[in-house]
Amino acid sequence: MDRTAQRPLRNIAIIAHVDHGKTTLVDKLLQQAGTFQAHERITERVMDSNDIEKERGITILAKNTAVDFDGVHINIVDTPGHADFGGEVERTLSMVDGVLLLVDAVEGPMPQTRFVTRKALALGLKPIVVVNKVDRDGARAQWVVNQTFDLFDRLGADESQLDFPVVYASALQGWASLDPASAISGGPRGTNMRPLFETVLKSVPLPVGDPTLPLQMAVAALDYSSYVGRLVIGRLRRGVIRVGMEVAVMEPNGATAVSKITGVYGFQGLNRVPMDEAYAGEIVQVTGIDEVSIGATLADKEQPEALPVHKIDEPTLNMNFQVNTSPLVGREGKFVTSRQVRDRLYKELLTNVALRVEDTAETDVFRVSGRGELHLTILIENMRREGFELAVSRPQVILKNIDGVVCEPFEMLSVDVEEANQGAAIAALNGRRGEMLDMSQDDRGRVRLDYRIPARGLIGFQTEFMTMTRGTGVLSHVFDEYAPMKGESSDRRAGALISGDDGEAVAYALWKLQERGRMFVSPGEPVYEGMVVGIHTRDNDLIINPVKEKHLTNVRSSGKDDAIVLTPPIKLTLESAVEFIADDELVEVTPKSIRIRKRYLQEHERRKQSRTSVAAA
Ligand SMILES: Nc1nc2c(ncn2[C@@H]2O[C@H](COP(=O)(O)OP(=O)(O)OP(=O)(O)O)[C@@H](O)[C@H]2O)c(=O)[nH]1
Ligand SMILES: [Mg+2]
Repeated sequence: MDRTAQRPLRNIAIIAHVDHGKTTLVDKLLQQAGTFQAHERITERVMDSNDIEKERGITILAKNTAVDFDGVHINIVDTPGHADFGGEVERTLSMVDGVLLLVDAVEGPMPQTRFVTRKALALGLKPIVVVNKVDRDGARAQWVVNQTFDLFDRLGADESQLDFPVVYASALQGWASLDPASAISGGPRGTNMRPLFETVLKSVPLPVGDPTLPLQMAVAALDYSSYVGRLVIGRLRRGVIRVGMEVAVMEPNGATAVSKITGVYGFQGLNRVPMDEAYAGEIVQVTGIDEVSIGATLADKEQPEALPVHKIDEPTLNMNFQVNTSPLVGREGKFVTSRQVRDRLYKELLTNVALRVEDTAETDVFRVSGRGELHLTILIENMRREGFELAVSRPQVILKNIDGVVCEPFEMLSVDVEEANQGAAIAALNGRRGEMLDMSQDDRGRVRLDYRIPARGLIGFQTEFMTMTRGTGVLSHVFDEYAPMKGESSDRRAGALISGDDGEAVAYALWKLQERGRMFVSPGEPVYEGMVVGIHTRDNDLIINPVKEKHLTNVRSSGKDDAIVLTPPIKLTLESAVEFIADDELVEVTPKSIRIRKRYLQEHERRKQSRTSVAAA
């Protein structure tokens, strides 16, 4: 008998393009299902619980929660919308039986909408389309529904998938409605989330799975709690899992071990609810298994059978992570050795499903591959917060040889700019070998351009685009496919201003050098020979001396001197530095500092190196 779960249950994921309102919607579902106690203070976007998520206002890791509505337990997984964390969405979808596909009522389907929809449809899921943010000025719900229908159709949706339910919502205001009129300004707005809950109960199938068969649970996520230790999260495909039971832990690489389950917990709001046992269909977290990777199967000890490993898209970009060899090494970080960096990177593989790490011929250099610049820089950011120092190289796309043809990753790109910036954006994207697919104008002076473009052409584009549009442009892209390589793209940048000396930057020297370009350093900051301290106004590199004191006078080096008015330096962030560097440069990352340096610190080494590479070419 294929019994369904032991209690009324639904498992859903919330998927969408970045910022279309997933986490905000979860807030309201939690609040309205009465998950919070009266005394609990609820923060905005409560599921974005880690520091970097809070600081940036984006979701990075998929996270589970659950609510009870009309006697039905609904497990909900909030997923990230940024394309670089698409691996998180992929691993999440294998856990659920239904998805809420949110689409912004103004923007409509965006590149990542396409990606998550494609993944959901391929798994046979039938999305519920939630047109969110209908409270926004310029909301055009009907257009959004039509666009979404076309998207489903192009992605090969079957009849039943094309017949998707539509819910109109304002996650921000906390209501949903089935009435299209509610999405029109001045129309009858909804009052709460009940229509959305009811649609979930009606349209999402009950989880199936036979609790009488031998246990199978795929590990879909790992978490850690200082109270109970390592938590293994997944959905039970078959069987029962109980406290005290011994299970086979079957790794994707074939290794198998036996562990004893010490705790079984269900999700309830932001809490863990202890259970004695859980049945097929449930999403649970268990303790007692310390060493395990995502994709492993927890199986019956006597009849261990592994679940197929859900294959996810390969990385498209890599960077070298290497030991920090700058003269300033070890001043700020606790972990600086090759072994420490290596161990940390390999540990990351347990949970970061879309990441790859390889050793290289050099013992101090590791090649780390991911799904985009942000995927890799968030890892670096986490490492520096943990006390690591390291140096990283310019990102490079991963090429593939397909049937004897060298192929490179292509991305689907949408940019949304003010009309005035349209020309500049088009020129830049042409230079980067983009191919325009579509262009549309709205009645508020903005233009949307859709491109297919080599991922290579997008490296370093974010900063250029932000400058070009003075921060008013919106840009998003997502991996599309590997295809034969295109020609060179133009991404020449200005030359570097390189320090020729070790010491502290001096106000007077910086002041004298101002006409040469923009600085990255302020007076008093340590600099070293070979460090890139600024951007040259021309395209060649130039060695300068930012530590030279002025002779004969009593100028203080504080920058407060009347005669010395310094232009404020450009503040380097990890992302801007990674985008900026050239192939012969590295970003030095420590818990407190981001610096750019030449790979070879001394000029004679750099000369020797460029001679060898010219000779080799
Ligand atoms: N006007 C309006 N704004 C909304 C609505 N829902 C969300 N927002 C806003 O949209 C922004 C993004 O919301 P999030 O909930 O973080 O979006 P998200 O989809 O979780 O974003 P990622 O997880 O990073 O992909 C926030 O500023 C929200 O306040 C809505 O219904 N109406
Ligand atoms: Mg979110």
